[in-house]
Amino acid sequence: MIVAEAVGRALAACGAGTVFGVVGSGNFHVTNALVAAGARFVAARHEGGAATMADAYARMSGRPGIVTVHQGPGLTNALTGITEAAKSRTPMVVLAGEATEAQSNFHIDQAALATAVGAVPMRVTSADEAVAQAVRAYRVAAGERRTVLLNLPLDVQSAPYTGAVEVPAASQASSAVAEAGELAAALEAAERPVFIAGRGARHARRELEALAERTGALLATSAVARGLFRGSPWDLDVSGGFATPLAAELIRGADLVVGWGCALNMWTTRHGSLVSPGTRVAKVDLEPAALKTHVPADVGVVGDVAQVAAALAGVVPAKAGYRTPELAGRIQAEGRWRAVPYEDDGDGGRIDPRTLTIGLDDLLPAERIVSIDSGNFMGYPSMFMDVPDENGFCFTQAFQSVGLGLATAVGAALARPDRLPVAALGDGGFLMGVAELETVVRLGLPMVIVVYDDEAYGAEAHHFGPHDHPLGTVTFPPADLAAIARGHGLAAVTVTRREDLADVSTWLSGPRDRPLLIHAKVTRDRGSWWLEEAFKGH
Ligand SMILES: Cc1ncc(C[n+]2csc(CCOP(=O)(O)OP(=O)(O)O)c2C)c(N)n1
Ligand SMILES: [Mg+2]
Repeated sequence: MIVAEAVGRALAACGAGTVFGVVGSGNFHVTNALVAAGARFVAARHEGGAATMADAYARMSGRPGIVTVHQGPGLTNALTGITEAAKSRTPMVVLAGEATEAQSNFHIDQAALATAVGAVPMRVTSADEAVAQAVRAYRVAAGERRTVLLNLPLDVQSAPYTGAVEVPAASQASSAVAEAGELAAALEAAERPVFIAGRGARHARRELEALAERTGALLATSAVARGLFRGSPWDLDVSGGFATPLAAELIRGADLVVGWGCALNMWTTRHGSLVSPGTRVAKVDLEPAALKTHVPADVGVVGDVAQVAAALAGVVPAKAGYRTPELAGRIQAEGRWRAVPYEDDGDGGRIDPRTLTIGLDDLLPAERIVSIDSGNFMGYPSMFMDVPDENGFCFTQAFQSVGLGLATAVGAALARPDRLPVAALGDGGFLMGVAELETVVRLGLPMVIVVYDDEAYGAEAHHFGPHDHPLGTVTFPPADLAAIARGHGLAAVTVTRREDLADVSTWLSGPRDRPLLIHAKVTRDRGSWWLEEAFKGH
């Protein structure tokens, strides 16, 4: 055995089960060792795709994401996806070959690269320490929710490994019960509490619902945690730019907003405007630093959301709080975007993206997992397409990169094979990530890919258009995206009117043995309203 194989075996023994990557000489042996030890290897067509697939897989499965890449360009290609994962605190291990000879074409300072994007650089330095170092990388990723780059120097990889591959049992992290007396008092005093759950609360629905029930709180989430409270009559859906008018009104009406594993950033609070003057703000977060960033907390608790919520439910007195029969009725009647009237601006040649999305929401099975790319279009699927729960929505937007949506959908699909995967993309993001179209077909994923095609980098066109700037750099001639999809072996339909969605029904009632691309030519006269809001932050 060589060191590379020992590392692969050790990681498999830690629990690495699904591995994404592009294989070259520098990660060939470690990847094969993972496969030999029982892991599933998913070949991406671009390392950027591999990193994002692993990130999405980790988010939707709750298991660490594993990526393997070649040294140098294999790693630089993966960097945008690694950055997204690092910013999102996705538990992920990136295994990269490393050319330590300065003369090598592949040589770069890989550790510095990881540090630059917020990932944790580690390295396997010798045969003696290889297994312990691999295990440590996995445990830092899983236990501390970090994205770890484990560099595998080529000379160390090929050294003989004679020891056993024994993985010591992980020590149980001791969980101190947080001091939450001040928050208990704030909840007791609140007449109209609203809970906003973020990424750090995605595991804590039960505890938060119980505490909200006791304190009379209404429930909302950040975009990343969308779906967490689905089914609750007090669910306001997303807080922030995607919030319904009713959700925005009720959050503004709160006298206490509690961010649970949620930093209350500019997106979640519309630049702070959803938190009214005089409203108390509390936050519960594992990271002390999060308590003071963005909208700062008046009351901060450092701790795990589920544990803090469970402890509080035992001590706060029961009250009706914000929950009245009248509000329950309003939430039921007005609590979803679909209930908000709008004027359809379709003209036969182009479909209104709201009409498109509502039509798809009606047609697609409820058991779905929706992944979203970045751009002007992104609010339509995030607002008008419902999801079954927090593992039905995958939002890789911490780095605000265009082009991650398709790979996100692949990773999400593999995490939840029981759900219909839906990728919602702009034309720009689709063409940027198009390398993974072949992966979707090769893996046999029954995916629905919706492309909101405005023949433009719409976000930019709507940003600069109103100021009379020339837009030639951000607009494009029509491209036959359906033909591109068919060329890859997908089924494809072009939609310019609501009636064209009948072709989607036909696909849904068929064998679904090929993925479907919906090339929707969408209206483009106006930018979306949440984008206007977002531009205030640029
Ligand atoms: C990697 C990357 N490049 C550029 C940008 C700047 N940018 C933000 S939105 C956008 C346009 C995306 O176009 P498209 O996918 O067609 O969506 P649309 O805005 O048209 O709905 C661009 C270029 C970015 N966020 N990320
Ligand atoms: Mg576009």
